[in-house]
Amino acid sequence: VAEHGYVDADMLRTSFSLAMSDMYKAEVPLYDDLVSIVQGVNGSVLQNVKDNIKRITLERHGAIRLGSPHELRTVRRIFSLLGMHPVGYYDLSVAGLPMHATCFRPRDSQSLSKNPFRVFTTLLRPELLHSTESRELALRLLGRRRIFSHALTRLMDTVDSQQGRFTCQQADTFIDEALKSFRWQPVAAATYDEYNTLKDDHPILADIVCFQTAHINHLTPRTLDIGLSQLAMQAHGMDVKERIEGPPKRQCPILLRQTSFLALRESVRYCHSSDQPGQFIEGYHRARFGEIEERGAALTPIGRKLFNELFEEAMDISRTTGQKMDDALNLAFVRFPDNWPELYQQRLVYCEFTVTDKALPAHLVSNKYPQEDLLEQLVSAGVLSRAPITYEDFLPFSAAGIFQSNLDNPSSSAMGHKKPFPDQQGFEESLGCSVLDPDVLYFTMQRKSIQKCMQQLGLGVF
Ligand code: OOG
Ligand code: NI
Repeated sequence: VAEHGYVDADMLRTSFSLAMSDMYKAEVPLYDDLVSIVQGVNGSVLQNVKDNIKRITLERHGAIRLGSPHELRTVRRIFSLLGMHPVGYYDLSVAGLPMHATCFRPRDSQSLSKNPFRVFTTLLRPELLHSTESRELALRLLGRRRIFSHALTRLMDTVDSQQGRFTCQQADTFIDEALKSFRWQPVAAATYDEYNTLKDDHPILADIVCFQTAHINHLTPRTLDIGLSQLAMQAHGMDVKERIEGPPKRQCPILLRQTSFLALRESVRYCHSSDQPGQFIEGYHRARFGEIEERGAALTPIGRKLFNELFEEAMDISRTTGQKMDDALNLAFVRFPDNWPELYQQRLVYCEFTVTDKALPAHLVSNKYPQEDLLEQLVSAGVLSRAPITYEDFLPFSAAGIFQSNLDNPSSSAMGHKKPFPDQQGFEESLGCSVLDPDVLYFTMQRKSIQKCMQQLGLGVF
């Protein structure tokens, strides 16, 4: 487990995600059913033997919603110790939500193959709130709460002084203390009136601001067949969302398809008023839900551009003809190639190469081919095999769809007339560093796999 007495970040991430999964199972029993359903389906999807089933069985993404730059920066410290780094910027204001986000996740193939645990992390943008009363109330409540224990921050300081490495005992304490920040706390950090003021403005605002922790909102297992899993969820009597978000069903899956069951009603005790701390009102809160996802190939900028065009075309078709979005998507996506050779040749998806056990034909040994041609020749000769790189990130459109489908009052907008706009720089200032560009990460994975193959084949440096 530990090298030179220290715990490796990939191991720690796995222990943390398993501990989080156990905690969430106890909090949301339906989650346990969901995981069993997905694992049943994955076990039966036998044609996918090439997938790394160990990785897929462990694979989860979580979602948390934070209120302040300080909370975001502390979460960044926690995740960095687990080998998870901020990747990508997501503007949710386009969907009427006063929030923006990043995804904390491992960044290279090796760590991803061990455990790709990722957490979609949103931050409130108080400046986008339409109501001055809500904004001031939110900032007051956020300024007062402490979602991280002293033991946790002390331990992180110690670990920093050990170059970010943990002893086994420190690792156990870290997991316990860090989990406390994400546990569901049934006693609110706001009065019932305060909660209702914010909730009337927008339910998400109350969810972000009124609790003592950054409770994990959902923990999503990865399915190899989302259609089958959705049927199984319905058969199990779960209140499943009608549509699957994302691209339509295809032979060659791309990006991400997701669906969820509707949010639970959870009991909460609210303080009666700030000057009578001992008195409570029993109420409830509805925010947490179950979600599943099917992941496909990561798209290159060319592929993403085509995807966005077709997605918009589908929305236009659906708007103008009144057709169902799923039918409109099927119509529009006829123009997105659906076989791997074409997807590779048109550079629509990223891929990783590996050397097979087939011998290198003599005519390919000389260096007379330009780089790209040589790769194609090596693949045709069966010397290299090529597989799509899995998409490790999120889709803001789907996120917005999932957010909206889980709100009590989806039509309200806390932003009023405020115009949506992205503010990556503001987000990075809150975070205390810049976010990584997902395209650079995928491109690097592809390039490294090529370099490794060329080295193995003795074909020089690419
Ligand atoms: C996050 C929504 C985004 C996803 O899978 O797209 C997300 C949230 O509800 O806080 O998790
Ligand atoms: Ni999610």
